[in-house]
Amino acid sequence: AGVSALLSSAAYADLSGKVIGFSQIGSESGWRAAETSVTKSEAEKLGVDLKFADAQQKQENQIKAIRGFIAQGVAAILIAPVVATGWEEVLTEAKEANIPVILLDRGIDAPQDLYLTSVASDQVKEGRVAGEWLVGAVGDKECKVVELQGTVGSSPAINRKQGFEEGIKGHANLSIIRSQTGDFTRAKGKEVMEGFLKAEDGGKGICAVYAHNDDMAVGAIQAIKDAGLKPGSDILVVSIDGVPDIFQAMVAGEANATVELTPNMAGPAFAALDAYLTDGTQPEKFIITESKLYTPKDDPQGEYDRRKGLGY
Ligand code: GZL
Repeated sequence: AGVSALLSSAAYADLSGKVIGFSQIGSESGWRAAETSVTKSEAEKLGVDLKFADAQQKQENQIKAIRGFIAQGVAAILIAPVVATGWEEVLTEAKEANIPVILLDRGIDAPQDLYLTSVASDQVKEGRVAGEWLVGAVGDKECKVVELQGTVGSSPAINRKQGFEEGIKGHANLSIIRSQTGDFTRAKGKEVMEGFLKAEDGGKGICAVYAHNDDMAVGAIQAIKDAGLKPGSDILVVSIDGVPDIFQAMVAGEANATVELTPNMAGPAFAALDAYLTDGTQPEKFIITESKLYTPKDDPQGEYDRRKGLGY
């Protein structure tokens, strides 16, 4: 019995007591806040001592935090990388210190041996699903679209733009007439949408707004209302994340579609890390989380209720 117990315990060494650093981007959106709270509760469940660093959306703050984790000799580092470039030097330092790195929710342009795995959604697919929904919604009617992009240089902004263009390709009645970053925030989304409305004769020429996240869409909804137009009907609203407030907007008839992004990237990350630290198991390099389209036909009130209290 002793030997098998020894073997089985070796196979299931857990993460309890391990010190793990988490370099989080910031709290720019409801989704980001939910990811932070879900990560903290997953860590607590596992007995992980999570060292949390909020970078206020600045890459230099993330790099500083990562260097701090390396100096501290943490067991592993989680990073949600604000932009896709500029990570090779600091990730090489982590590799040389033998500290495994796991990327959460955004990707980077760097050699794949610099991180253990990357847990994220298929962001191109998210954009494509949004584009395909709009194609279905407008039929062969002309539809001029304005686009609120995410943070410049971030993998979701690059991928969701590409995916949406793929989704509307071949439908000449749809065109993106203006596209600008709202940096994934409500305030900026509202401000940029105000500019689009002014530039387009008070919004008369705009058929839809595609926002790379729900927070910018919620900001845009306010701007559309301030301009005396009806979001959800005069101007269709399609976005990504699936935060409670977009479901609330659907209940009010002010939003038309969202592609859900799970805030639980940490669960798969901790599982991969546990297996790796226990017996060197190499995880898939890319762990892709599910994306799901929701429209007002999908019980938005129920979806709102299900998400309240998850830390959004
Ligand atoms: C996408 C994630 C994005 C969310 C935004 O995976 O990085 O960052 O869609 C957040 O809400 O700002």
